[in-house]
Amino acid sequence: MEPRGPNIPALKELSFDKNVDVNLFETTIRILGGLLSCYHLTGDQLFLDKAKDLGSRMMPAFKTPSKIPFSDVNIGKGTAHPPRWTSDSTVAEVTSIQLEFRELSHLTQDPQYQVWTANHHRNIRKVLPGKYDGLVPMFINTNSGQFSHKGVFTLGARADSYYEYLLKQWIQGGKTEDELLEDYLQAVEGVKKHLVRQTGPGRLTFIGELSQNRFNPKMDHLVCFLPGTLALGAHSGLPPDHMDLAQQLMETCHQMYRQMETGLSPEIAHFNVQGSEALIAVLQPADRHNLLRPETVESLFYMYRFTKEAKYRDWGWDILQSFNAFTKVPGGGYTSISNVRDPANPGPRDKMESFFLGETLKYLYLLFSDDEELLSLDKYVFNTEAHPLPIWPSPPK
Ligand code: DMJ
Repeated sequence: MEPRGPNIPALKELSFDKNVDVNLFETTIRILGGLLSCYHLTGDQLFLDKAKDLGSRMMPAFKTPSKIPFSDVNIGKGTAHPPRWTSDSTVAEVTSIQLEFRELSHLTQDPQYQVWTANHHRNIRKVLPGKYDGLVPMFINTNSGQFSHKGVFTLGARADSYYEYLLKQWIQGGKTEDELLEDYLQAVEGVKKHLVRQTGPGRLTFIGELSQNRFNPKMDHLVCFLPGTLALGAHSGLPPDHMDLAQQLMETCHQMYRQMETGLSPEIAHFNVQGSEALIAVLQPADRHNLLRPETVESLFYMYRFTKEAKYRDWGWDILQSFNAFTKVPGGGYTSISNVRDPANPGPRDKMESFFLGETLKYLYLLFSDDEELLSLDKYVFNTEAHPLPIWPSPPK
């Protein structure tokens, strides 16, 4: 693509010099990741300059006693703080910003952005109390650097992308950082040992949660990133049984859509482990919404790229049809809905999350594209907001 030069008016006007608190994780994966991706796809220096400006403004978040970053940072004032109600940060948030900051250092040759990431990872590694066969709790304290709320393990909200970024950093770095690989492999074994179960009647494989050693057959839609991540690992030379699990989980995520009256997955599914009724047994009213999330179509994209099995495209097509039928807004755009079980009244919420455009539609587009080289998975690694970043060349041996 031809570099366009710094003549895009909106970007000239884009200023981060604002007295505003932003969430470190969301701003990193959505905005910093997006700017870095735009820089690579266009070659336009302006995007890198903006990325550098934003990255520098977020650095105060890392000035904590433990170096575990605060969740919120004021990008105008240069101050940072945890959420009002706690001094904890969310594990997924503090461990899913490395792809972006490492890339920023790589591009600018300024180590300050990534210096903390290696230490940070080492800190997370050595926080053994609370880690369980590679699985991590959902919270970490910014003062002590220790996990808090121990004994609760999920691959869903607040932990999901910790696992995703172990693998993706290893891939980004040219598969040279053994600690990352070890932690990822250990985590997959922990998942298999403690969280994988099957439903009674249909033998669907799903990932549940563990709370103080009690298993809960509950799976967030967020967990549907896992088939894609496992498949990416298998494609990158990791054990083939990762792909077997990916295929089984992909079927389950598909069923989470197919078994609902609207053809759209609920935010949270509860699985029937023993009975002979429906596979997805109970849907609590509070779990029945759909936020137009990307994880299932993201995994379908990976599965199709690696296997070329037409069924993955068909499943993605069905999901798109359901989005069109139940979430499309006549005046333009799409909306989250409140009840995936009621096609007559799905309860439009008049709200479209930015990840619908950034991720869901992008992954659907890539799923249906026949161009293998379009953002090749051997050249790019996607951050957790679907922004592609280049895989670095391996250093000579
Ligand atoms: C996105 O912001 C990212 O994919 C994140 O990792 C999880 N939540 C949303 C999409 O569901």
